[in-house]
Amino acid sequence: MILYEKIAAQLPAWRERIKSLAKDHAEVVVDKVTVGQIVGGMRDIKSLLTDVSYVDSNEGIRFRGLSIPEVLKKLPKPRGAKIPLVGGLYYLLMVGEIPTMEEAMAVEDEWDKRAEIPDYVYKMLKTMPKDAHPMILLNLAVMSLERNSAFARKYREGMKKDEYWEPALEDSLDLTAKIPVIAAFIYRYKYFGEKKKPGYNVKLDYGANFARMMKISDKKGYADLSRLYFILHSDHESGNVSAHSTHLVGSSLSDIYFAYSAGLSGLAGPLHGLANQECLAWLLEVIKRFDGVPSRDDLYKFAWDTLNSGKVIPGYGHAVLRVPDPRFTAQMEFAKARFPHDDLVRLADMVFDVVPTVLKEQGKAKNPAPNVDAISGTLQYYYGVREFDFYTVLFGVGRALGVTANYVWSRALGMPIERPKSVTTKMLEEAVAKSLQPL
Ligand code: CMX
Repeated sequence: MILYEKIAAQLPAWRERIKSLAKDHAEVVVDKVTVGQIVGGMRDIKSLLTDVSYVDSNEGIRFRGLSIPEVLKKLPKPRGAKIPLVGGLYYLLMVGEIPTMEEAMAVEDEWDKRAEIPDYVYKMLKTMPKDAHPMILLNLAVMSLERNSAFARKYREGMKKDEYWEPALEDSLDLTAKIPVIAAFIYRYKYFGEKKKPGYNVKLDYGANFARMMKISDKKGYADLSRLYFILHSDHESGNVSAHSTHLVGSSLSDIYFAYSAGLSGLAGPLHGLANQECLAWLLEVIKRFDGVPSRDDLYKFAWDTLNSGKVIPGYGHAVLRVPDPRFTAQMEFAKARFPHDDLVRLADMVFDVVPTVLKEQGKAKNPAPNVDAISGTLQYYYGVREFDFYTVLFGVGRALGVTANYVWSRALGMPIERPKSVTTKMLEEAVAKSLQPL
């Protein structure tokens, strides 16, 4: 398999670099930690290592050094399509190089071989109560697949540390192949009562297959959107909740099924993945209140009402970014190129004009600009995916790509178990008192 070969070829050099850092330069200071950071969610402390992606606060995400516009331009695309193959993105995340069409297709072919879901998974999902959140269904399906983990089996049998990454990659390919099939089943079963297995077609790519399995009528547009959505949501360096929880759990040598399940649980939180459904709900509330797209002034007042009622404006602000999220920009461009007259798109565009001003006037948010969630629900809504609580599942499908690439490399580079140190409140107060003493 091409990913094995490509990663194996790079490993000796990478291992040498990590070894040299750990052995010869371990004492070099990279960052300092302040009291504010300790009581403030460890914001900005440079303490995680990844080469898969990097978020520059003034520029946004780069996947293996490539910006979003570069990724969308340079990765191979299916014939006649505008958005690249997800297989090519996975190759880029795993290998760190832009794939040829053949290399991207090799990943897609690998997914085709692994997309079959065992019957018991479907059966188990069908036993769940109707009101179970789709993220719970996704998480249960992932956990139920854990019994097939090659990593767990090989670990039990006894495997050398140098070999950990191989079954980790095997599991990651299995998991990423199966996730969209499970997600599509959950969608059709939960909201339409369909009990049949999704109709996976090996002739279609990852995104087109997803569009087919979801049974979206405008499959062509939705295939493009699916590819775009999964690519944009794949990775956002290592500190966000889903990536970090996956990494943390994986560091104990839990296999990727356990680790990704932890990531999904984090993604289900309203300040993380759930924000996209909240954002769309907010936009629809505006439309309902004003019986259509409001005037700029009405929107300005509505945004202030939201803040004054103690709520956040979903889709705006970011822990790291200080500019509009390029993932927002890419999706807005997609919408404007295809359905610029859609009410929600027009509204989302007006919100982009008004809300940053409101947040600046309020003066609390460090970044008044839109994040990825300010538009992603709007696009799904346009294509008829209007079940809001499903949106986080879509995020989860995309996020699987990034967290598995990180998991494989963490095992390949022998990353140790994570174990940061705690302090008590008293210790912090003592540190503060000491710093206030005259010299
Ligand atoms: N609306 C209102 N207030 C906001 C705000 C927003 N969109 N964004 C930040 N603020 C407030 C914070 O609540 C915080 O207030 P307090 O001091 O009263 O607690 C203050 O501004 C400072 O926050 P910050 O340092 O700018 O932002 P954080 O790093 O603490 O939080 C985030 C980042 C995304 C959770 C926050 O901006 C937010 O809640 N946004 C709305 C929800 C959202 O869109 N989440 C999606 C995140 C995208 C992702 O998961 O990738």
